[in-house]
Amino acid sequence: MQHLKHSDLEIANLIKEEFIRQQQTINLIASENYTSREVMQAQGSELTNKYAEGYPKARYYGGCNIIDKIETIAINRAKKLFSAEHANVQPHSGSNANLSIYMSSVLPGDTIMSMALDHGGHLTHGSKVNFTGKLYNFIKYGVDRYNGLIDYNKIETLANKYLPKLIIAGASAYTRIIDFKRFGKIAKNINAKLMVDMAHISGLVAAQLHPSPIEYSDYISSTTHKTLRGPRGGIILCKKNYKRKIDSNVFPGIQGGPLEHIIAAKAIALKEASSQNFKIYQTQVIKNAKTLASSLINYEFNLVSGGTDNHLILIDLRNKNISGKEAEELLDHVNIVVNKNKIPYDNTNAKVTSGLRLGTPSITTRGMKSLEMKELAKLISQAIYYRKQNQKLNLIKNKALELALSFPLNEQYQNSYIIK
Ligand code: DSN
Repeated sequence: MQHLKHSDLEIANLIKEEFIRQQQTINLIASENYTSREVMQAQGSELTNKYAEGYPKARYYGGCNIIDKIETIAINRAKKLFSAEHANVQPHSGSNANLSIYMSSVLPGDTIMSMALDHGGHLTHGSKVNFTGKLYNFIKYGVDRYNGLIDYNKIETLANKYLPKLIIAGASAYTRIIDFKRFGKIAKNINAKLMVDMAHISGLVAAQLHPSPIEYSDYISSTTHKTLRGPRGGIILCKKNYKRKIDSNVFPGIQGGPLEHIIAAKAIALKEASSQNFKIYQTQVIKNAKTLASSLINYEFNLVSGGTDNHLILIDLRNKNISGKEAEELLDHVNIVVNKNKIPYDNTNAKVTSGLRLGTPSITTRGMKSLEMKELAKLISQAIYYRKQNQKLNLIKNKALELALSFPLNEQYQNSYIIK
């Protein structure tokens, strides 16, 4: 990234430091990615100066003629990429996208069914510490204790018993293909609406490497910055008949002025995601995750569900006698960035956890392939094994640094996965 002259050196230097941190570390956080230069440039453009409350051709401010064209392009690209009848590209985040869907489909106090957070769900799917858990009555489903897979029969039984008005499919730590068709059937049987939060897998869906939920769901939410590799933000896709409700619940329901610089960046990312290069990229994301998973298994790591079908891996650390918190800090120390994560039926709390969540979107954008996945599994295993030996840890840190620097971020802007 080019670093411009700043008068605010305090912040400018911190931005530079963050760039260096990203350059020197191996990022295995499953929900992060590196955007293209074009996506970043749109976010730092003059579009940030404009108020545009409302929607194209129906704004509350003058001077929106160009903004209208940009937002219309973003909407059309989202519709085309995901074969959706309607798209709203204004949600500032996945959380806002989800709230807008709840406000469009249920009333406070109504029953919603979703995946439990410690089984792979998400805060905004009804966690007690989140507004969703306070506003709605959530019934939770989870994964099987022994195979780590979503138990669809149990979901059906729960749905028939509690008759939720809305069922949510989608997760932030689930490693297998989600059967949206089955979810659609369960919802239809009880006259419930189906919402799919595909934030983690939207890039895989765009590349047609994970079945699309579009045919079976009433509403879809996604962030745009995970596997989709766009700017930080959210989108909603829905059937035409929900358009009015969804649009009015995003604005003026929960948001004010849309972030048009981010919407322009979303449009660019959506175009990138429709390319053949993006499909090649996502194919490698999954291949890398599978290679990393099997290599970790070779080092006697236990993986929830035994492996992966997508971009992420959930390690059950209990046989390694280390908590998620300790492992996260240890790996951070050797330039490998991960996040601690609860595993299904975890006895520890969210600040400690018994697991680690790893993902391959970022390292694949940097150009890493099978060889590097095997090396990474070795480094992770060695770091945990030698966690009390500083000299060994220094050697591991140097190897991780060397690996990171041999796949520099600058080149990522020119590599074959990014459209020019
Ligand atoms: N915090 C995101 C993740 O890491 O999965 C979800 O919002």
